[in-house]
Amino acid sequence: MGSEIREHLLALLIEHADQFVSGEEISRQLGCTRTAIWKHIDELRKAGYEIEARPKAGYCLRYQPDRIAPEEIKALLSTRRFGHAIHYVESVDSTQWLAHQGVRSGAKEGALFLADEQTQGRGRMGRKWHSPPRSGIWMSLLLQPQIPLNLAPQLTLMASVGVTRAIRRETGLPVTIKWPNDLLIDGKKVCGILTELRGEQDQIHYVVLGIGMNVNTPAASFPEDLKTIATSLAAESGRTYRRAKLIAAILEELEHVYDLYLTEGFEPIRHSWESFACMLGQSVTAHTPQGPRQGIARGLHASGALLLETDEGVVVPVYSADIRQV
Ligand code: BTX
Repeated sequence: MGSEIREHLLALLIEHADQFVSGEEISRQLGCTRTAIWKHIDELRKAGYEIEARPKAGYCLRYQPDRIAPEEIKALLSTRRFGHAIHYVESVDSTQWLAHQGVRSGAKEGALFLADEQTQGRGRMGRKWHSPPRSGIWMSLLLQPQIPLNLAPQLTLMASVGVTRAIRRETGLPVTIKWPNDLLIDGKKVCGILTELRGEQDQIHYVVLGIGMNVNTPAASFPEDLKTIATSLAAESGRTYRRAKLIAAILEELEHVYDLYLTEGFEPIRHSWESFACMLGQSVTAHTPQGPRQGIARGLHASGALLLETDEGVVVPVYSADIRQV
């Protein structure tokens, strides 16, 4: 109950940031006493918020720390389902693990699992994902789509479209997608997406969509092996971003693109994906499990495969590979 009131109070202060809201108005909207408000203001201050209090004028939010606790995100969220249940922890091995656990405890579609730090963040194919404290977004979203198992790769592509839109909308940075789902700025990876699914026969039980984004990470603080291949939104723009605002935007864009996918199918997603793709029309090498293949990246097949035009002029689908420009 207390945390619900605090969420409302924070939402109200954020809505009127840099303006005073009277104690009377707050107690009317929240249905609690002035003493209770004071107690919650005190809690928020301890969490790092600067809230000015003036007799007669009321309370005014002057500074918000870059927190990603549920109340921060919910105050900014306008989705119908995504992010309505948020499970936040300060540190975890992987938010993917949190989400799989969450399903066992009854979590539903749209539930969000996130952490300020991951100690064993995962990439695809057993790779590691560097997830230092408080500088990025490390989140996993639970989906339960009623689609056949063989269409699952489309979900990853759909997600990369949603996240690209969110970053472009919030930062104006020219993010592009490298097949299948690396998000790049100027050739460096700013965000990775990992889809893990549980299903059997032809049925998907659920999908955990993992999103890792470098937000305020200073360029110099990346480990040596990532310095030349990774970047962050802050390193590219020279300013920092509020992660809660970005998360709210990601959830909104993902819900939008997911609903579009469920009602109209993959075609509109395919078009958006191609409009954001960075290597189409270029010569690339696809490092597939069967060995390297060279060709020109031509577009996206409905299955989610990358269409590669070989030197012989034949267009072949590539289902699993790391793509490099030649
Ligand atoms: P990926 O396999 O495409 O990328 C992993 C590769 O990317 C690594 O081998 C390394 O070269 C590089 N890399 C590692 N960390 C970073 C980083 N912070 N920024 C840029 N490049 C990096 C991509 O896998 C999928 C990543 C998903 C991460 C999310 S975070 C929330 C969720 N929880 C979790 O454990 N994983 C997902």
